Amino acid sequence: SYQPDTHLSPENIQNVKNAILHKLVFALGVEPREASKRNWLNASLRVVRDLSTEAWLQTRRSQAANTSRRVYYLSMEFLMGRTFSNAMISEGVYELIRAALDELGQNLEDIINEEGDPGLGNGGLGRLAACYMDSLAAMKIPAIGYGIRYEYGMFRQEIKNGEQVELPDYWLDKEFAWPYVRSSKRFPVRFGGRTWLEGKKVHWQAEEEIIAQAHDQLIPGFETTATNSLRLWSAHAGDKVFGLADFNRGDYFAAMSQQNSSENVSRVLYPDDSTYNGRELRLRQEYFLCSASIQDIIRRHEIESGSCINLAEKVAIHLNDTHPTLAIPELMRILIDEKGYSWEQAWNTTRKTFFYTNHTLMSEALETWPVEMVARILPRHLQIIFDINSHFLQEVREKFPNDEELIRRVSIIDEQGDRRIRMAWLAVIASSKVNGVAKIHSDLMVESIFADFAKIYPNRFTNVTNGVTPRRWIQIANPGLASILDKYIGRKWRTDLMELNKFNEFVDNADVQAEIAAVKVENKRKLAAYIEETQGIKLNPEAIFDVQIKRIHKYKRQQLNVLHIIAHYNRILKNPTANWQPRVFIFAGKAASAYYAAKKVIRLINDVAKVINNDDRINDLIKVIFIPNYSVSLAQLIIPAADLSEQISLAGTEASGTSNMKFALNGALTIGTLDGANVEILDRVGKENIFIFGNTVEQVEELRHNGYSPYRYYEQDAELNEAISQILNGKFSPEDPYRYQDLILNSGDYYQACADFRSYVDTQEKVAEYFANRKAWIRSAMINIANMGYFSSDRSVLDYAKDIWKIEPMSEKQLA
Ligand code: 26Q
Repeated sequence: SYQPDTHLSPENIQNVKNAILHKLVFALGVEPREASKRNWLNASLRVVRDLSTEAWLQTRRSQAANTSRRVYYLSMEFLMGRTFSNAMISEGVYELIRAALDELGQNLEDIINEEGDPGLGNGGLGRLAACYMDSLAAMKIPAIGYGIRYEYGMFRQEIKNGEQVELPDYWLDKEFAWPYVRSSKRFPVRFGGRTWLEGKKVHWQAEEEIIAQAHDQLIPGFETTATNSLRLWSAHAGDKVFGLADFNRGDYFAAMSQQNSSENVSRVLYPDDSTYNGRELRLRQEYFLCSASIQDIIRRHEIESGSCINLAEKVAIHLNDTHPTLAIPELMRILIDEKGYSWEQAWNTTRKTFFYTNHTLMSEALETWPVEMVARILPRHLQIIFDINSHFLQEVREKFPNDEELIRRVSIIDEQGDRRIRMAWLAVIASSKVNGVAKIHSDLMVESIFADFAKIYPNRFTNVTNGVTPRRWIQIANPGLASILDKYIGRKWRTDLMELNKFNEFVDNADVQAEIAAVKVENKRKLAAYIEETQGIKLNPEAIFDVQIKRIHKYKRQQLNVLHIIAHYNRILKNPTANWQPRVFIFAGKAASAYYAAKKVIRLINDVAKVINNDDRINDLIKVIFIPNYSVSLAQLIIPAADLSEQISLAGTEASGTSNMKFALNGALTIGTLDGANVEILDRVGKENIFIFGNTVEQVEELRHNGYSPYRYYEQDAELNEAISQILNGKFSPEDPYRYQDLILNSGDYYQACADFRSYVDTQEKVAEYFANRKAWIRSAMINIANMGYFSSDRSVLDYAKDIWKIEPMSEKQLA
């Protein structure tokens, strides 16, 4: 037995050493002298997991006894990042493990970097789910996350000849000692077949059945007993798919290959972010998650409450976007077909149980499924969706008589062309609350896509601004900053980020300014070392580190960033002896594998990098870096090293953004549009401490309304003209001069990069001037840090608990 970090006594360290050695030998079967770094990692992870497991069992006992309501967070994506550091800080044993490993001849940092980084998500939405899991536990809110344990996560990205190449990410090849496989938690999930009526009861004879197997990860709350779980499902063939007919014919191999196809359901994450991809396997994945999770939720509720009747009082089910919306008809189906509820009873329960978060307004990202496909794969669910729709339309007809246009617009079934189910409509109709993820996004949501529904259900729509966890995004990612904060404002910020306000007192203190500046440079050196090691490019740590890291998408406008880089390059060439501020432009991010234009932008960045980085005339004043295979762990390295955070989406397109919060929290200044959470960051840091540029949502709409054309800007702005001409004329792709013919102008510039170019470039010039005044810059960085408390995901989940789910956090006393 051992005590947390505060007790770094020799006995304590010795006990931890013994525990690690015991795991190494008896859990892994490895002798210390032959142990690899990965073995040391897994042995240490097991030791920390034991601590979390005790707390977990304790939490389960007290929740079963005390819980008023639990939230179930359903998400097709959880981008958890590495577990080891997080687990150690939660259990308060970071320094103890460091000391023990040290005595065992192992360096903690090396061991931490041995861990894989499961890419079970695309980007913002998946990482948000992970921050929320961390915060729910820290805030003692009873919660279980449900997702899919994809065998292959987000593809691994390599850059070959400047182009993105996708490689499979078989993350399970590296043993991962954190999860528990729960062999007893297995649920059948059925597909296809037919339905018929017997009296009043509907029967569904499915054609195929597969098994969902639970894998649990403990989610330790920071310095509390409260420990939640994340349950991920993997798909397996049950004996029922062993096609009896095949066996009888003795066709063993045909039967086995069918087994293989059942397991396809959890094979791979769809790598599309923000563009909807309506493939049948994706629909099966979504149903697989929903069916297994709803069965498990009902099973647990029946154990804890004896029956199903008070389900809505005890259960809140949260839908992370529409991806898990089939949970709605699945709950209806089980209540009606299996528990014998009437339609009204089932609907009342369902309506009180569900909550839905919208993450995008862009129409190409809204999920719709062909009625024909759902009929084939989920015939019973299709009937239930039709029934929900007809009850709903009845209600609308009563409220708004004689408005068939309205009926057509709000119907769950889009009748234009092939009939399609609008999943967002279903989610809105069946949920108690629907929220957007930043103020501006939630406002636009009720003015645009859900305007009709806001009229029908005025109280249903609300906002919860996203947040990020300060444990991972300050304490783990930026230990230098964490210790400065500890020194000046105490250590409470970890679970009450509004404490950062106290740092405002120090923004004019020259000593503290110097400490903050020193930590920033140290973080920049660390990133520079990584880049030198992986790409052989040396960076100047005194340069402005100007960073845009996120999925590559036209609406995020990486092209606009590139246009500025080229314009800046041209300026230096025209006036090489002026007093230029050295800059490093850093990019990272993946493009969906079928997204042609986004992949081309990656190539453009790399082509531009090649020309500029090798141009001796600019004397290292500019470097352009593309860091391949962006991930949570790379974000943890890059963000603390940034001076400037690029948040340059077209106003009205980025629902919130969350890296914008991470950057500002780590003392980067933002250059950004009035979009997503940038607007709220501006409110808090003040306009002197952020660089806002570009058109507003209203101006964007007006331009669209008047028939936007990029040519006007191209013709009138000499610098823009030069930059675009150079791209189009092959300056950056001399071996293939037409490579970028179809980019920018010829594609119509839907996201209005040309319209914002002038204001962006002028604002970038202000950035450079301001950076030259290093004291003022650091002071602004400190004001950013001090005023970012609001953007803690602890605040977000407490908002959800109070205003949406109606759940009281547990007390330490209840947990004891
Ligand atoms: C849908 C259907 C089929 C295949 C894939 C998808 C799919 C997958 C992922 C659609 C969208 C996503 C991801 C969306 C996403 O990450 N949205 C981001 O969510 C963040 C958290 O709220 C916001 O901060 C970002 O602004 C938003 O872009």
